[in-house]
Amino acid sequence: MDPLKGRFKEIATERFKEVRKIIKEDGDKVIGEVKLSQIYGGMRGIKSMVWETSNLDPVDGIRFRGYTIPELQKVLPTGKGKEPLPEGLFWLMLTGELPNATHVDWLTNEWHNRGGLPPQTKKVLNAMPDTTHPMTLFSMGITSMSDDSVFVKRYAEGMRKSDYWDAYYEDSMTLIARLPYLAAFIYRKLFRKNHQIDPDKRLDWASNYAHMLGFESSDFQDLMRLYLTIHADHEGGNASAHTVHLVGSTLSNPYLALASGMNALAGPLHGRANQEVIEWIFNMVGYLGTDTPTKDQVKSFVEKTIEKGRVIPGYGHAVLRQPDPRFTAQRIFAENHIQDDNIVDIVWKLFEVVPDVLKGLGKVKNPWPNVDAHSGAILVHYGMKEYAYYTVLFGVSRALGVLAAGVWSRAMGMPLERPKSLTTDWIKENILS
Ligand code: HAX
Repeated sequence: MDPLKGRFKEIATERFKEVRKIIKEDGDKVIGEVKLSQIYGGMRGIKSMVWETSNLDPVDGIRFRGYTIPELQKVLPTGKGKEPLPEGLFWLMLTGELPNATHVDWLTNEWHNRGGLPPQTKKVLNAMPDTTHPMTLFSMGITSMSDDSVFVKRYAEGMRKSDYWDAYYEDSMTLIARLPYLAAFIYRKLFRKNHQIDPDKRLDWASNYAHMLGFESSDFQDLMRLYLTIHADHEGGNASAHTVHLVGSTLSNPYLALASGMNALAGPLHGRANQEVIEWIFNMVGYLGTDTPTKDQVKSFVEKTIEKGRVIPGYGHAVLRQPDPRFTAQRIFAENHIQDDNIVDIVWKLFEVVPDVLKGLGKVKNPWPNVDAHSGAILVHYGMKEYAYYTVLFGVSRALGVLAAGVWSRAMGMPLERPKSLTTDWIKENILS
């Protein structure tokens, strides 16, 4: 058994016993109340599932197994760069333990061994027109690989429920290994005349992805390490994670579960916000006729957007109530690596202007920037100007968290997810009368 799987098995076996005991002895304890406004309001704040890999605090932001992003930047192995290797975060999310350099080297190597794309995936993608949105291709590409699923094969052979996690782990590892290949293939097909680049197996997972995209600078490699780390997980309730969790609970295989989650990530209120932000900034530049607007000009454009009944992309959050630490991490990266970039400066001007405008509306619960407010400007700086692609980068990263959580769900024997829905008539008769 490989070292990561072996360690996971030891930890998960103990946790399984602990969880069974909790359910048996304390299963009737009440964890909260649910208000009608919550069930009409997107289920905000309802405590409804267990997600071991990360937890989101409204003020402190995301903690991966207890570690904030600045802490992760200090404690995770960095390989040849300055930012944490996503391999290390995956190990941490799966085991709850910090990996050492040998662990992440093993994982890099393992993902190289499992990487590549099956022929049917290339055929499916090449059959699609180049006008197809990259997220559509990403979802299709993941789905097209699902017949390789070890989980499906072993399930058909009569696998025991206690072994589900093992097959789920195998698929998750292969899928994560293949995602940079898939994502880079899509980028090169749509935006580089389908001139594909061979992998460089001397590189870590993130920098090999950068290389296959066609970006070779060490700064861009570090950006990818940071980017693929900070987007990896945001507890279980966000739309993409929850979708993967729900679909996985039907024992649909990890490929199909992940593709479903990517379809959720593709929405403008969620992952596509990174595309929307940069499009909106360039609309602003076009409308104002300058890429060095004053704060007053920026404010007037923000107000105009709201007057049109649109949201300000990259601002607001369903849980967070402070600037997103993922925004701050990207801001610090830009401060350290990028000088005199007018688009990056606009992102920072927006940070000075937008919160007060949103506070003035009196209804926005979180007027602060989220993860998507900054990423586009940095990518444009490094020459990745194909905005429609940005959510794919997010998706490659998000796979790490949702698949690690999926392995945990199977190891804990989580049942089919099936909450109760109500009709308004039922509510009137039973709650309001
Ligand atoms: N601009 C303008 N209005 C906003 C707003 C924003 N950025 N954020 C929230 N509001 C509005 C809502 O539309 C809502 O208005 P109505 O009552 O008229 O419908 C009101 O303020 C209350 O909303 P809320 O409770 O503060 O926010 P929600 O939990 O309902 O929604 C969203 C959270 C992220 C969807 C929301 O803030 C938004 O639409 N933001 C812009 C899109 C965006 O950046 N999405 C990415 C979020 C992070 C993420 O998931 N990345 O993947």
